[in-house]
Amino acid sequence: MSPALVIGGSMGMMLTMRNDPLNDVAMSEPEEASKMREFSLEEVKSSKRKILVIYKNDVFDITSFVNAHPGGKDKIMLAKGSFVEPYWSYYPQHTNNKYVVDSVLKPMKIGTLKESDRDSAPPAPNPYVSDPVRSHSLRIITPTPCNAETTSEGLENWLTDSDDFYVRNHGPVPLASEKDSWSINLFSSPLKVSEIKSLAKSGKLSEISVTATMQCGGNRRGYYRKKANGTQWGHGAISNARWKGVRVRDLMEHLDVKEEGKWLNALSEDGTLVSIPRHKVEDVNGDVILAYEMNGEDIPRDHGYPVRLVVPGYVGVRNVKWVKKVWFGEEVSSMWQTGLAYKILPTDVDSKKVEKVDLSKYKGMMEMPVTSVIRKAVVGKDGVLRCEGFAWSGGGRGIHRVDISVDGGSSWHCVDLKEGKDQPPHKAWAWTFWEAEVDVKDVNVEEVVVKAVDVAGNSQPSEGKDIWNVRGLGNNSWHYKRIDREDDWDNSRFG
Ligand SMILES: Nc1nc2c(c(=O)[nH]1)N[C@H]1C(S)=C(S)[C@@H](COP(=O)(O)O)O[C@H]1N2
Ligand SMILES: [Mo]
Repeated sequence: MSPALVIGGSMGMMLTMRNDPLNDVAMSEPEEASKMREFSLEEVKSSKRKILVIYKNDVFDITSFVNAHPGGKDKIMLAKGSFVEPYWSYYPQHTNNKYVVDSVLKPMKIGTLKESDRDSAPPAPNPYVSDPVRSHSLRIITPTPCNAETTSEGLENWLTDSDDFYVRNHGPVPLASEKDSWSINLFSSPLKVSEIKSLAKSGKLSEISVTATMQCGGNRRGYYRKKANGTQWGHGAISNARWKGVRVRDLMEHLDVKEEGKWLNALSEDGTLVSIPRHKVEDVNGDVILAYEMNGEDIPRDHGYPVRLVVPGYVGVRNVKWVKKVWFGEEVSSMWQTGLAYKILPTDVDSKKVEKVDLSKYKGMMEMPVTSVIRKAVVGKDGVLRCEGFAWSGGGRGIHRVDISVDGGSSWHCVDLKEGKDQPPHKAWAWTFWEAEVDVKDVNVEEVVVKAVDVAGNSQPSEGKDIWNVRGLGNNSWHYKRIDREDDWDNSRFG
């Protein structure tokens, strides 16, 4: 009999004993010592039918437990076939927890590790092990690093729920272990988040709230007909939240900052380094803040806990999360700015030609162009098309008008602007929602298309091909949506 079958046989018994592992483990007895056997590390690693892990050189079969793992199956599966210690170092609640070790783990023991394999160097843990568990309401495009977009349901709320807010990470989410002890090097002065908060709460600095829509430079990249490399976002890499914090310009005044330099640089714990122009920071109407609250609560880890830079009206990437250091410099800082990633190159520059391009000729993206999206389009039994969506423009430029067409752009209907329309026209950091009703009884329509005009008179190009760029940035071409029909099945026919 193969070793796998022996394990399978003995575990079959254990499985019937323990069909609700979380509740029953404490009651079931550990297997008798006589049934225990030795395993080689290789055997633990390559076990296919059973999920085995090692803790303190003992081997455990956790097959029946993974679905009941309070931290989620995904997390526990990271340790499959290896030592749990490196993973538990991220989650100290396991290591010194008698319940976890004695009541949960011990009953799953099936043997020990072969003498010669003991204490072999535990493999490096997956760096994403401590990433937060994401809400099911997000559409995960890549799990590690997490790129997840807001779905149509999430986009229905003018203020996006923090759980629904799109996530765009370039690496693992840093751990901020102790609340508020996070310290930032602000213009060479070390300042704790807790100190910034108490300065604000005591009135020494003014605490402000900014409702700002954030959009990734690559939002709608996936809609370019010609594929551009990068996360294939639909239209959900955009969300709107209420951020609370203190203006960076007020912190500068408080700290009596004398540093020169045209660019404000911000460096994150995860290595992200970006620059924004000094004038945006110094402008009292620029509303650049160090934020510590999102939608009335501590910022969730995915969105920058405990502190992030919020740069309203600027492309997503300039809103640095997990800020560690802020200072002024004469030149833009890193490849995040000087490199290709956030430069809109000419349409004829494809992935081959790009190697020969002098990137220094082009500026990095800051504000974003006006865009609009149809979230929902339904024709009712009454022959009326009801349509809704959002429009937004970078730089605080408010939305002047939104038009929809049911004939592919030959004629246009002006829609009603809703939430967001009363923002100051040149400080409209948040998006504007819109709704429309069009009588389509006499037309056979399948598709509706939208375009918006901002207060500067900018509008959207009809097609993506004219603005395509090798990084797939800034796709603000007209947005098309297929029309749904309300169920017109008439039950009375069977009456
Ligand atoms: N430190 C850090 N800041 C970051 C990022 C990151 O990966 N690390 N991603 C940037 C990008 S590209 C975007 S679009 C926004 C996304 O913010 P969100 O995840 O809160 O939606 O954060 C920006 N700030
Ligand atoms: Mo982004």
